[in-house]
Amino acid sequence: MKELHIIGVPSDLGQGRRGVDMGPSAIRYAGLSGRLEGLGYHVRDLGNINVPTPEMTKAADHKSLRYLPEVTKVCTDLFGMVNKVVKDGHLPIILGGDHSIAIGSVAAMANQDQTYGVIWFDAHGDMNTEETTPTGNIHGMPLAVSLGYGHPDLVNIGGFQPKIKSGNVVLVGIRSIDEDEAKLMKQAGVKAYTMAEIDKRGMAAVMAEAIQIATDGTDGVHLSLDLDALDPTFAPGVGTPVNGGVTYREGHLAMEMLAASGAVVSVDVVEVNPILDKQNQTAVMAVELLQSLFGKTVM
Ligand code: EXY
Ligand code: MN
Ligand code: MN
Ligand code: MN
Repeated sequence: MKELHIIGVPSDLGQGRRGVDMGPSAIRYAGLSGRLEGLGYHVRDLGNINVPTPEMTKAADHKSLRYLPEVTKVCTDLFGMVNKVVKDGHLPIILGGDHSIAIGSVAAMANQDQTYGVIWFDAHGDMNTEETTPTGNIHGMPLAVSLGYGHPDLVNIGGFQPKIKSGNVVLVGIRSIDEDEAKLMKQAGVKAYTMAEIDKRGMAAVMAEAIQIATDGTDGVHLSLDLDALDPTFAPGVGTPVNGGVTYREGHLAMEMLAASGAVVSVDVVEVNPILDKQNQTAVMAVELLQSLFGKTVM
């Protein structure tokens, strides 16, 4: 059993709603470490990455890449920290903070001798660029950046690009894609399972394929878990909720299948916003999903 190392990234710089910077605290408050130790793991909480406080004016510099310098700094620091955890043979659990932080964590996983696939659990494609973004929010761009599409400051974090190849990248839970973003997803050749496909075929069939794609010819899987993949009934505390999402049990089945695959080597847990939440319900959902991911079973 690998040691689980927790890294908090209290960043709200990739989007415009205050509160997601408190996501790491909310998830810790929901008892993450104790729940994972209860499964027999040795857990170390490494604390938080320092997130710069930008002058509000700076956001104006890059209307289509808000807070670019600060997001670049956070992701560069996260790259270094995750890289060390993995090189030391541990399993990093990265707590957001908005999804822009995955630029740093995916970069670190790509910086290993092994090759990893990516399962991107999300309502959104996160494949906008500065040319296509409708908001300028970098949390709508991390998957594009990881595939090598986007501003050089972000794409070149870690000193190399692209980080991942589209053949081992799968999105699950998709139900909100921008027009130009869809064009890039098609061009890049990433496989996206929409909620319609999950409705028709069931989560079991979709996840079996997703795991197959992400592990085909790779040494494991980086899971990027955006809590807004869940239906807002089960995860109301997120900054960009989209109705018609993954149910409580579908979410757990997906995690249980990943646990059974033994393929997950690192995980992001992002977009938990306690300000928008109801009695920390979304942070509790995140902790419960991680318990299923790390092998909690009822039998
Ligand atoms: N596609 C929209 C944008 O690019 O601004 C919304 C993105 C939401 C991203 C969240 C983290 O998944
Ligand atoms: Mn160690
Ligand atoms: Mn996302
Ligand atoms: Mn999302």
